[in-house]
Amino acid sequence: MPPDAFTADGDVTSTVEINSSTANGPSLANSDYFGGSVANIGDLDGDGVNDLAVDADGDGAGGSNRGAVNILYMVGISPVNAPTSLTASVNSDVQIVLQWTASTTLGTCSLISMSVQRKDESGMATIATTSNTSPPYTDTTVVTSQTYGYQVASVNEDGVGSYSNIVTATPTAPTTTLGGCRGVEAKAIVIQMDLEIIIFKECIR
Ligand SMILES: [Ca+2]
Repeated sequence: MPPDAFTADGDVTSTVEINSSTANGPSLANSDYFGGSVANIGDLDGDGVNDLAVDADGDGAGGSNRGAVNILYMVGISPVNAPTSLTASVNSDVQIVLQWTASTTLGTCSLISMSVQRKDESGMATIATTSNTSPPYTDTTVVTSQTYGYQVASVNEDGVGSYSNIVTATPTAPTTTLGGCRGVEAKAIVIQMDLEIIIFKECIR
């Protein structure tokens, strides 16, 4: 349990299961009953983080069901730093694409997800917590001509880290062009109609 796992009001802020797959974790077999009892043994290795003694009374590594006490040197968790160089570009009148440079310091933890916040007339609010931690992130819930502000943060086991710089973008309506192919088609129709009128006149003479 990380040393800051409990907030001042007693709520648990995060939990981490220790098992055979945990980095440097215990080697366990069925019926080892790891965690039957846990003791805080203080900071045994002097790194500033309290360590644990955890029993596994069915552990058979030293002989059938002889049991074992595991000394777990715990590591502290620390906040992830902010992503940088956030940019927002308008992809269409209904899409804004965010790009950023990933956080460089994950602490002793791993990158779990990204928190994306958007500011509109109602203020800044989280619009997504995405497990895809690599850019880009595309916001498809925007409205044309509305200006939006964005910031993103990395999330690790410690929670949401610091937010990036804030950027803004405004989706705009697509430009309608009448001078392109449509204009050419229209001209062709007019010419064809004129020719038909001339031919008709020739016939009635
Ligand atoms: Ca320690």
